[in-house]
Amino acid sequence: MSITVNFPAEVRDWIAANLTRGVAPQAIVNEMVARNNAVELAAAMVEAVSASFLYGAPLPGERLEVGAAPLGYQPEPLRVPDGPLIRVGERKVRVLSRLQRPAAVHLENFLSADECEQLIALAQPRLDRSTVVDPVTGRNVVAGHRSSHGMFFRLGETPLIARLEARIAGLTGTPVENGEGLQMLHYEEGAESTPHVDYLVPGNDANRESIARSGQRMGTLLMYLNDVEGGGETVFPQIGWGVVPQRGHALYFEYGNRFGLCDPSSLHASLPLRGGEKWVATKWIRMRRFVARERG
Ligand code: PD2
Ligand code: ZN
Repeated sequence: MSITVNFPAEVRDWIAANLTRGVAPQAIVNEMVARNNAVELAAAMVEAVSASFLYGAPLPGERLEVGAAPLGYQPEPLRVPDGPLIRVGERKVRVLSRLQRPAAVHLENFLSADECEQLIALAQPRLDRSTVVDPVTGRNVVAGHRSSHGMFFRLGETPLIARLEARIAGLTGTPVENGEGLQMLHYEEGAESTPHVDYLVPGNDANRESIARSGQRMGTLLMYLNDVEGGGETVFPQIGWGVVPQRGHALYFEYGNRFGLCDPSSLHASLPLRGGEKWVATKWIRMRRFVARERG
């Protein structure tokens, strides 16, 4: 049996701020109990906000159902066509493997060697230290967890970018305009990206506003632009799987379902590079047309 209680926005936001700062859920419950809240109520409130963070779902509203069935991610089949060969425009792309959870497909010749080289040449002079959104302030900061350099292309910035974006749209069955600008990443020896999910967690204003403008991220396409000497695998620690970067290969994984929840098993990382360099192009795909934040 469940009961519905009032969940004041300021209590919810206080819990969210503590979770974002890395305070353990149990410590937040203890603090609420110390402030004369019933333990069941405190636990339900902390659980509801934690679930939003885990599944990238909107924060709970002013009414909370205590005792309701817990949220869970229901996997949906990948939107990519079946079969060993996928035809996208003029290109026949070979499928190396498919995974159920997270829903993923590993592709062989998504890009030609020439396309890989052109992307690298275009990006090289524009590289900057990679940034991420600080979970507390919502600002772009140079992140310790992503020790690569990067840059973004604008949508359709060059004929090559436009052609690749059309190919990505064909593969994923999503409109070109749902894609964020293509991100280029360059890792040098020792560089890595520590475990993270690509969907936006609603813990700061920047993420909440971004989700309101464009919907949640639902999928990521990683395109590997060179062969690496060692390390640099894209790994999924929840399921113990890793993809070795090879020139022209791509990895597409989806994590957003139609209920607006995201799949925590899509947690992934790039292992430290052991020598040489690694080039990757990333396309993040939204539920709706991507509208960038206005600069100001
Ligand atoms: O370069 C990678 O393998 C990698 C790993 C995790 C890239 C990203 N995440 C990303 O661009 O989101
Ligand atoms: Zn990522």
